[in-house]
Amino acid sequence: MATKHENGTVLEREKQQLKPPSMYQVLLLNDDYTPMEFVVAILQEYFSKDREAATQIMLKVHRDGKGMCGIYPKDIASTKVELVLTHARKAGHPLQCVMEEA
Ligand code: TYC
Repeated sequence: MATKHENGTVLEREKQQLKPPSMYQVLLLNDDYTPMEFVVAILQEYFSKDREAATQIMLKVHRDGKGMCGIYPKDIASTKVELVLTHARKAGHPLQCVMEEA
């Protein structure tokens, strides 16, 4: 938007203020059938966790019912959810992965 000053000069306003993108948590949900080892491998492959961190997150999900894998911009979170679900279904496991605004 432009602002006209008294002396006739027109200043362009610097830029529209940009909001930072909304961030989304990606969560794994517990179930009774997906093998622990499969969940650990998912956390390593799709969320760049080392084996130790992946095991801790998997055990938290197993104990508490859900656990956080990471926080990402919307499109990246959504892609990770789709990749995890596709991988789990191909392997025949009912693992659930969801995203929610952080
Ligand atoms: N509860 C599963 C079992 O005992 C392990 C598991 C952990 C499954 C985390 C899903 O997101 C999950 N085999």
